[in-house]
Amino acid sequence: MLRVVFAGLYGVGKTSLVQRLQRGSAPETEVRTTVGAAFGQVHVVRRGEKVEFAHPALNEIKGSEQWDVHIWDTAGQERFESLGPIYFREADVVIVVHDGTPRSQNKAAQLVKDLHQRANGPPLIQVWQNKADQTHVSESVEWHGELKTVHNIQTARVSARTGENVNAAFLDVVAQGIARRNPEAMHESVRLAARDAQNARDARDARDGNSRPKSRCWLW
Ligand SMILES: Nc1nc2c(ncn2[C@@H]2O[C@H](COP(=O)(O)OP(=O)(O)OP(=O)(O)O)[C@@H](O)[C@H]2O)c(=O)[nH]1
Ligand SMILES: [Mg+2]
Repeated sequence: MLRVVFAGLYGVGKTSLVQRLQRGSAPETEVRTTVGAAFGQVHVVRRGEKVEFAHPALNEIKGSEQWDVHIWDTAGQERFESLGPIYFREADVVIVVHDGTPRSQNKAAQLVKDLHQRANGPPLIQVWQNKADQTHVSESVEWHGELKTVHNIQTARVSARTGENVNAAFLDVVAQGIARRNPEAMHESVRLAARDAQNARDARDARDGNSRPKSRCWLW
């Protein structure tokens, strides 16, 4: 199980993003401001370095591994600010969201700073600018660049409304979160995936009567 927390100023679209991840579509009705925090869950399958949303057929592929991703969608309103640390404490990944406005970027910057001071070490942090559908030129190019070069924090521009980049950015950070949690298992699953691929090649060669020397390659 991997714990992912969404944080950021109220109104930047955290709940909309979580709903988009869970349902694959934009919320049908206007979302309400979150009170406290809301819990959601998605399932992903990891095979080698690759992480995808779980699909029954994928679970049957040897060498793949299913992960439950617990998502905490926290409230951005100031009156809930004191609750943040409770959710951050156990988080593997924190996705800090802003929507390009200076106020939301200031809040995001403060969160990044606070997360770096977490008692048990910083979680994996990603900064997303949401509402990419509304802004033609990103207001946060410069800041995002700085996050990357100075703090090694990855960033993304997403839109809960159109879905742009949401799944890709999420799966990317989840893959990193899983790898960070369990680097050995990562190695093991790469090895298993390579072995499966080799077995498939051997089976195909045997079936086709192909007698060429077998290549034993651990990477495919
Ligand atoms: N144009 C546009 N509007 C969005 C997008 N995502 C969310 N919104 C709108 O932004 C408003 C706030 O969205 P929420 O998802 O409630 O924001 P939140 O961050 O969860 O807010 P709190 O729960 O109060 O912290 C809503 O009116 C959404 O419809 C987006 O990608 N594009
Ligand atoms: Mg919300």
